[in-house]
Amino acid sequence: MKIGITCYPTYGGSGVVATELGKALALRGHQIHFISYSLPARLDNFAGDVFYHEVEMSQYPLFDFPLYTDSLASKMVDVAKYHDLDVLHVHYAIPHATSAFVAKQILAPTKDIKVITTLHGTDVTLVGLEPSFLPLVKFSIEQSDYVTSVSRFLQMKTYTMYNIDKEIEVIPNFVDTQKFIRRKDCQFRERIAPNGEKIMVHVSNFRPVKRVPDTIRIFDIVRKSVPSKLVLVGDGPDRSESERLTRELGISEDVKFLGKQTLLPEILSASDLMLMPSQSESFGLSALEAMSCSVPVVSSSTGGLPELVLHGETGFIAEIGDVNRMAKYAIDLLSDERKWQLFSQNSRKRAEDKFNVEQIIPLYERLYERAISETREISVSAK
Ligand code: GMT
Repeated sequence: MKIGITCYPTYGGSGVVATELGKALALRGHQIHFISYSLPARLDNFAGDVFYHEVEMSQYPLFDFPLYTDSLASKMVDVAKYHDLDVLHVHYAIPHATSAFVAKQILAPTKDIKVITTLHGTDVTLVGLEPSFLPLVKFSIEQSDYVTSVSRFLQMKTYTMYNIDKEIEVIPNFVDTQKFIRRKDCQFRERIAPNGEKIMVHVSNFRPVKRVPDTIRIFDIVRKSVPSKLVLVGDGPDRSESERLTRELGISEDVKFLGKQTLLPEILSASDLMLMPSQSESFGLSALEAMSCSVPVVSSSTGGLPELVLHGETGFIAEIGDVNRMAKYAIDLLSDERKWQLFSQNSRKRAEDKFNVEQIIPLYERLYERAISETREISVSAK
């Protein structure tokens, strides 16, 4: 099949899922065309039947604001037409589903391209609810040929918040369990924790919704009972505030802000516990990647996290903001080696059994096949 994929190319979870999906599909013999404003972060170092089409933005004095939705729609039309795409699969509804709708209408006289929209989280639970976006988001979701969401939580939220009259299929996020596998003899561990301290890790885009200061407060409690270090991966608006809090608490020596990193499996392999105290999380891809590296997770009980983190088996969940309880759970796990081993094995097993790339990609393939089988024949004269 020939699939066009549009996503945000930066470090957000939706871009990661879209890119990993495209790469996995290419390895299974499909032709993949990424359409975005910059090369998706995880697409470098990959060679296969994968093309990248950059959306060109025209600068004109009259345009006070960039017209990305329009430029993206035009690029979609161009790529769909000249590369004969079967499907446009857009990740994150705003504005991608809108651009895809426009592209579909432009192409309609000559080509019945199918549009699939995958909802990831804040496109539905936060940004999409703003009054200036809501009607357009609802319309664009309903106009998609098929809609998927990454968790049952997000599916239900979309139905209730937007009163959507359309079937939403849940296709959970996935992980390459061969790539995200715990490595032994990790040098990174020795550098971060030379005296055998435990390592806690947090991976996010440091937006307020991730509650990074809670992560630091949890760590501050844990380190008083368990000799430990905290490693923070990623960057974003709350990084400076988080660094300031670390200085204020006098724990800078034990907290490493690594910024954006690409060698996540190495970092996760060195870690004993992931902390994810988010305010809102439709799935929690970073938690899944940690679990695949045999790292248990202590998280908040928000959104789709309980669908991933099994309380008392692969980690623990607690109310949003309950840093004392999360710290208690972390101390419990980090100071009981047998329990940690069991949770670590359970985490790996859950990633392998339920969220393995090999199991999830065929679900998308079947969806594409279903959509393509419904393609309307367009007579030659119409072309
Ligand atoms: O919050 C992020 O990390 C970015 C955001 C995105 O769309 O790029 O992530 C959302 O999609 C991820 C991939 O499906 C999910 O794992 C995240 O849970 C979700 N984030 C939120 O719901 C806050």
